[in-house]
Amino acid sequence: MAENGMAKKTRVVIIGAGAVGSTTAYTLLLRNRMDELVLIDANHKKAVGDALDMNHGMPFLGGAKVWAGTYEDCREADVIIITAGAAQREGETRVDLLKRNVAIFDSIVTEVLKVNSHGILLIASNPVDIMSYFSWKKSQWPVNRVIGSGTLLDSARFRYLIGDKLDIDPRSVHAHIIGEHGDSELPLWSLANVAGAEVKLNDAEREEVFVNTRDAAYQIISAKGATYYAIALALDRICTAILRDEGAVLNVSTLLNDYHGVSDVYLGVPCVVDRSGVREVMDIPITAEEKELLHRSADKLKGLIESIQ
Ligand code: 6V0
Repeated sequence: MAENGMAKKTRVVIIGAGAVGSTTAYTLLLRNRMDELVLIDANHKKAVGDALDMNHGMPFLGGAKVWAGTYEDCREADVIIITAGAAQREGETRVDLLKRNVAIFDSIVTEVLKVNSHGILLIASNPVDIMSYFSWKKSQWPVNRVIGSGTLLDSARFRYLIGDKLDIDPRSVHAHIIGEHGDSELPLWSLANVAGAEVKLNDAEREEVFVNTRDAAYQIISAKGATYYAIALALDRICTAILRDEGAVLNVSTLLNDYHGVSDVYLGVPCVVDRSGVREVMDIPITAEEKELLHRSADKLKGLIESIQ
């Protein structure tokens, strides 16, 4: 309840109104997820334009109030989604890009912390596992309240591609990608199923499905420069699990603590997500081979974290 006795309005703030941020805003609006939606961008004009454009759709939608705001608007935010980031410059290494994005996050998280100590940070900017780890360290918030989008998008791609091969609705395919959101991610074929039955694909088909999952972003970026529709739906899914206190199991990025022997790194794994954020990391059975790949993914990210420290 707010002080005036009215139910408190739910507010989502999106920092970074680029392709991912604005598509996420539009997705949240279409699905009527919150009362207030604020867009913040270093390019304030872009955020103003997006807010105007979305408000003009309200006669068709009703619902949320949208505006282009400032960090002060984070004060009342329940969920703060960060999709801001720098794009890679010609000749720039991934580590250089990483350093620039860490600098951007340093200033964003500092601004958020000045006004908000209760919300949930939902990170999408890449490399998402490292940005999430950095945001958690910087904020010193409880780990459950700093969440990365992790391998939720990758798992959706995986489920879609398996479903496509089997001619089964992807919502009926249960399958997980875990680890880094990136090149070292791994498929959990040992747990993949349709109605409890093993996925009937041979080794070559499995390899094809996984490679197309892992490399999906490269394919889309080479075709149209950026990916934003499916990640917007994934962010909407996480945001909704939080705002509606769902207890949904989603492959988000969280800090691992002796997870199959992996600690002190953010990686995508199945987590229970509710109003508290990541309520619990699911203890899932994985094979020795999958465990080995998970360790490799963790080692890669730890190396990158060391390179920027
Ligand atoms: P974009 O369209 O270039 O948008 C980035 C936005 O960030 C721009 O509008 C910038 O003005 C803004 N920005 C930059 N610096 C700041 C700052 N300091 N404060 C506020 N705003 C700032 O990029 P796009 O939207 O395509 O991608 C955003 C990020 O999402 C990138 O890091 C992508 O790699 C990442 N993605 C993550 C995915 C995932 O699964 N987690 C999926 C797709 C993209």
